[in-house]
Amino acid sequence: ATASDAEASAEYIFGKEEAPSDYFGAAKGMNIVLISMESTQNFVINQKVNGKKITPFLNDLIKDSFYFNEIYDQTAQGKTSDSEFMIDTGLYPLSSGSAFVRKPENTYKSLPHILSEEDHYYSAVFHGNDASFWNREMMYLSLGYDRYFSKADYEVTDENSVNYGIKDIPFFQQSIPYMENLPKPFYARFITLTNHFPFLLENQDKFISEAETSEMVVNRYVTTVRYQDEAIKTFFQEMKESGLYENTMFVLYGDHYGISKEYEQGALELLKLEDSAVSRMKLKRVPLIIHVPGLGGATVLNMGGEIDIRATILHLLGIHHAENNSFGHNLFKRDSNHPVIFRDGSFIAKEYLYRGGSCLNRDTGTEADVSFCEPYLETVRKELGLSDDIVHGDLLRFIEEGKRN
Ligand code: GP9
Ligand code: MN
Repeated sequence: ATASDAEASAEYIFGKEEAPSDYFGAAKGMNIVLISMESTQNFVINQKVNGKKITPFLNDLIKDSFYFNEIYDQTAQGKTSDSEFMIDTGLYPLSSGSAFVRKPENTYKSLPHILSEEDHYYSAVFHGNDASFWNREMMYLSLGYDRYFSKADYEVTDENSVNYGIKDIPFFQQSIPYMENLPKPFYARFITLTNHFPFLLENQDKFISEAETSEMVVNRYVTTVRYQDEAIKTFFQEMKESGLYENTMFVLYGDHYGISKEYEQGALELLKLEDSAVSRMKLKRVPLIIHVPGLGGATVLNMGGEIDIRATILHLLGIHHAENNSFGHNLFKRDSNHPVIFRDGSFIAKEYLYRGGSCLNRDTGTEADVSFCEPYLETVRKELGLSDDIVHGDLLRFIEEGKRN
């Protein structure tokens, strides 16, 4: 990979026109709080189990938020770290391993860099597990974070932890004083942990009873999602009490699936869906909720993926993303003819979905001739190839260093 490869990539990803919308700049200058909702799939939203809501708080929140209900999980082996990678860099994850682990020394043009240049934002991450998990300690330096709060910054005891570490309610509670002291405006990401496989929870933390499908994993999952919902509710209350709420834009997203393929049958049972390629593709959706106090809300039906979150945030902040090196599109205007690309080369677009070598009608699942999928597959190969060139060749160093010289 060379400087001219860098120019070719740059032309493709810089060349996009910024689609105008009414929301451009609607959150200009606000603090930004991202909540990475561990293993949260979109099917839990507005879904009941035994007559009880799984996400009562989120269900209310989406009424005055932008709720994007067709956003797909595009992560690969890097799981949570892949979602962070896409949101901060607008690049695709690697096909094997995690870019956080394999490519921490690259030059990136990340969200913290852009926000600091454009509007002097301070950037921080809050995470209750070890600092070194997913090599975050190293990678966050490359991504331009000013501060990383991790396990050592929290009071973690046997009583306040479960499974992967400190439970989400004490995690948010203990984070608030740190957040209050951050320089403003800030960009802060909170990585929740409780809703992580195998979805363990003590009885005292169960706000609903388990589901009754044939898969125990799914049955437990609804209880940990419900706990997470309660934690986010307490977090919003604390934000209001601290006076930070009014001037903050909140971006909540599911980082990736929680129910892996082998347990999906249980999710299909819960949702009373037939087992088909179309249903399985639906399970790949993760919720994306953007709450800007005072702005009202709407359900946005445009399809997209996690890679589009960054462009959408920049749009709301009034920052022109076309100049900012990304494969993402502003979700308020995203063209559904542009495929949502998965790391294994499959995709979903307006009329077709492609998986396991088959081209299918995206709504009915009937098989279509592969020639219908071919134009999209060309885009798929192009984007994944360019993104890989950038990450493997560390190509952004040419562009960023060129600017500095
Ligand atoms: C731990 C959390 C979990 O830090 O990010 O990682 P995952 O297994 O979901 O990638
Ligand atoms: Mn995760």
